[in-house]
Amino acid sequence: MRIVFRWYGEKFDTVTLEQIRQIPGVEGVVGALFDVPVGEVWPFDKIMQLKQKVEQSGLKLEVIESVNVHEDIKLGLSTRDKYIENYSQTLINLSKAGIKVVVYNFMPVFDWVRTDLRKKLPDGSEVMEYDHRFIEGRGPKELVEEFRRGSQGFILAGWEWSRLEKLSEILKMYEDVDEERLFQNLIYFLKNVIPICEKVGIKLAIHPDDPPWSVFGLPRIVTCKENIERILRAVESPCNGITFCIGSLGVNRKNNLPEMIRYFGNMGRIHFVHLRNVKITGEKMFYESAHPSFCGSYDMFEIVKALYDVKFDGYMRPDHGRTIWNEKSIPGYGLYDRALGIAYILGLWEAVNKMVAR
Ligand code: DNO
Repeated sequence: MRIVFRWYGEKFDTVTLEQIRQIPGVEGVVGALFDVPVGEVWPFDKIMQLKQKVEQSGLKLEVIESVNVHEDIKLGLSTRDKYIENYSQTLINLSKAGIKVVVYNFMPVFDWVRTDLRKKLPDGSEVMEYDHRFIEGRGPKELVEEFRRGSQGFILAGWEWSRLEKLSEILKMYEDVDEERLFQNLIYFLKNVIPICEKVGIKLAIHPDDPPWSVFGLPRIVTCKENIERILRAVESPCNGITFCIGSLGVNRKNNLPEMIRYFGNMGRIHFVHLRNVKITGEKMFYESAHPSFCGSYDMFEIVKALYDVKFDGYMRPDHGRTIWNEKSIPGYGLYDRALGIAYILGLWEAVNKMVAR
């Protein structure tokens, strides 16, 4: 397992590369070009600037999260081919810069969804929460407002305000896109880009839908074992893989995380892992807790053990952390709690490793 840490770049992140480098076990960062609009080609020189910056601090840049997919591709519009061409060129440029894994998602309109970005727990820490009653009781516009307010001016991955200004228009376009149509549009995209990935040596890793159910009636398809398997089987290639995000998949209790890790891990299709714990507080209700098992609803030992058993040697990053110790940071992406998460995961890994060797 190779540990990496998400970094939003000098312009947007409050955490520095020097700080990241001092977390035990971290060998690199996961980055992106946040100022290239979705759908445009990522210029090679800009990628190289980011890479060189990261390397100067002694860290590596081998994983990109994310190259977002233009809405026209998800909608299956006739303009999609132009955007697929741009996407392919971005992949070629990334490969020239030595990038090995590229994350993307296929969620219509919204990326990850929470209904409170700064919920205060009794101990004073702030966490991100999801409560489906908000979705049922309010509209998409209110959700965007909630994100804007909760962001406190920080960047939020996948939440591009300029794109979301045309919210009603985009939502209208999805009216006749159901799950099957969305799935077919994903396969069309994969059939075009996977051959490029094979040629240039990049592994694509689709991120599950977060949360793994429909919001505001929009279709969501990367939600469970059966659907993921269907996506992987539709384009059989080692380059067509997944980001196994336990925080996303596990909030549906029907998803057996250790079993899914064993299944997709043995297929060699898990290219990236996101580890975080969540506390499930009711039906379609949860908040993102600290990483240790006793803080949330997951058995983190069993999850790490499954990764160990499938000899997972891909990339892993701690996922959203709480905001603690008065840190001012991007919601979910402060330094302290994610660093605590890494120390904990390393402890679990060492324990499993030594017990197996006994
Ligand atoms: C939020 C992240 C997501 C994730 C994308 C992957 O913090 O988990 O934005 O990176 O959905 O494409």
